[in-house]
Amino acid sequence: MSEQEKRGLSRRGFMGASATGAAMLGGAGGKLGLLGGAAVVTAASATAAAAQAKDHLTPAPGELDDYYGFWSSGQSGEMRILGFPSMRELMRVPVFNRCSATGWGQTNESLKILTQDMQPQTKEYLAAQGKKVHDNGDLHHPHMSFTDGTYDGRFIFMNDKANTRVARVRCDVMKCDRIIDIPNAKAIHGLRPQKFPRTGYVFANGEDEVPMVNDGKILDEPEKYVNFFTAIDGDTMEIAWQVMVSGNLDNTDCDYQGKYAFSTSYNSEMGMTLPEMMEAERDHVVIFNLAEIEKGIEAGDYIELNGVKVIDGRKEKNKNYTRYVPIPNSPHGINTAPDMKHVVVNGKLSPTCSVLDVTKFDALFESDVDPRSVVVAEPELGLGPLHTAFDGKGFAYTTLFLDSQIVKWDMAKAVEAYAGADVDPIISKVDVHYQPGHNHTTMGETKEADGNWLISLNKFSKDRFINVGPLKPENEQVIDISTDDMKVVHDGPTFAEPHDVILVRRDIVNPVNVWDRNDPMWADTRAQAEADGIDLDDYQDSVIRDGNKVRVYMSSQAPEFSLSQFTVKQGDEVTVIVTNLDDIDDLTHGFTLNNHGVAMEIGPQATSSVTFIAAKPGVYWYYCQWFCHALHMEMRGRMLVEPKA
Ligand code: RUQ
Ligand code: CUA
Repeated sequence: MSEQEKRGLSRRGFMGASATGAAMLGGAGGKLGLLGGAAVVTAASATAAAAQAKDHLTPAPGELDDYYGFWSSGQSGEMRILGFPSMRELMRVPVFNRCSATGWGQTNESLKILTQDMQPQTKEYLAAQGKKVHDNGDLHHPHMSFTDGTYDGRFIFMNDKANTRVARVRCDVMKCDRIIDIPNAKAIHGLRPQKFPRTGYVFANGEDEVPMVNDGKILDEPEKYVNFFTAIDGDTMEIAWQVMVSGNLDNTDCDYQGKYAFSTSYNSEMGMTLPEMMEAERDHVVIFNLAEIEKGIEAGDYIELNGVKVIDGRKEKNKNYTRYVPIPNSPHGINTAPDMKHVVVNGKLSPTCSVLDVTKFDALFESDVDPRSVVVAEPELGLGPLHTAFDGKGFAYTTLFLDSQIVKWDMAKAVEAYAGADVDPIISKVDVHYQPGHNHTTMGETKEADGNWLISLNKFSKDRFINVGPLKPENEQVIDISTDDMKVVHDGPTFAEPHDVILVRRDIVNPVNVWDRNDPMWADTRAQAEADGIDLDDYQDSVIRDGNKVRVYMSSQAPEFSLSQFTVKQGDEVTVIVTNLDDIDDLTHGFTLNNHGVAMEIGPQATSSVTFIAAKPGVYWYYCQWFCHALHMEMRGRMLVEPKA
């Protein structure tokens, strides 16, 4: 029998032998069977709930939502802004993707953000593909910066699992201003900002382990594989330090005291195949002691890897940087409760959630106590617990992926039950459609959790919407949690694949309406304009030749570009710089050049620029692609490309 066959057999044996194994099969191969059942049971209750939806959700025309929802978009690579609870999509903010409307990934300003913090290896790799930037990203977890345990409206940080990056969006203009490429780690997954005293650090998990020296010579020597936990300075977006750990890292969170961060590991075995990854009955949570790590860095107890200070926090090193708490097989989400004390670790393959008490962490680092001593509850909630949200009233809401439900449970009762009391922590369960991943409550990951609403981000919509072909939308359901029975009041279809969302009270977020002319976004362009003797703040209509480089400066004021024509030569490298001198709210112009693949957004008082090669002689029209005026169609001009002499 081949090695592969042996593994196949032992895998089947393992699956059949345990309940969680069977559940796992339901999640992979047997999904549709489970889904079919759920549909019949819940159709009636869903119709009743839909009837209530209107009074709950739809603000009267002209009325505003109470919350901002900042949505990830998974493999679409952008961040989305929705009004909540209406679920009206308000904006898409390009981050790791290429955006046809705004020119993100094409304008010089966005290319700078996409490339300035790129690792040299990434640049080399992309150059070999004839590219400057990646066109894709997998954005899972958007989280806002904190001050003193609650959102402060400065930034939203987010990960890219696909290309191992972390990005930041400025909340004043709702544009991405930094993207950093994380060395050493592979596939940044879990990400959370420090809650106290402020952000501070942004913690980012590397999900995929690789050989320490990853030079293409090592594949099957698991002992040489490592994984990295990264702390980024949220103000400078520089990497503060990394910790090398045993096992992989999935999701992460931190305490409200500013002392610890913690991550789940679903592969403590460092297995490379499914059976290997599921071998041990327990995986772990790694707890990171921030003060000890900072001391270690200070004392020089690190190695430098690709320019980053790396602390060795692997299990067998037994240093005071980390502790490993055994948790039932394959934990996934990890969520700190607004009581500022409890942390819920979601079991995934285990039907349990493990509740850790952060006030017991100090003892864990001070003496040789059993790491499991920090576990104060482990309620059995249902099949496939993935993520937990909180209402600030002592209740937790956990998504059950395999049961297609959300379970509401009482944390205090779970603690009592674990200590031996005969109490049932489960309050109620509600069916969702179908198979929820993340959920989130209004302000739920802050100390100001208000318990008004819950949203369930379901991976499948199945038959909830009219059919759009083999690829179906996902389904996000809004749940009223003002009463114990949890009413589903809204279905919201969505495209690939919002994993996570945060729901932020609207008074916390205060974006501007018009850009500041001195915004750093176009600082390089401004410097170039000054060198060219051009005042970017005034009317401009200049064409500047600099060898075979041509810089075309024009301003826009509805419904005209200052230049209705300009001339370049075949083969010139042309940079078009457009400044929008309109300073009225909501008056965005665009610049699209026919048949050149060129388009960009220019917001009120903004400057944007784009560079391309004028490769083909002829007349080419450019036009404003943002409907700005009754004469918007007339807002156009011509570029003449003269043939090479
Ligand atoms: S984590 S559900 Cu990135 Cu759960 Cu997606
Ligand atoms: Cu300017 Cu349309």
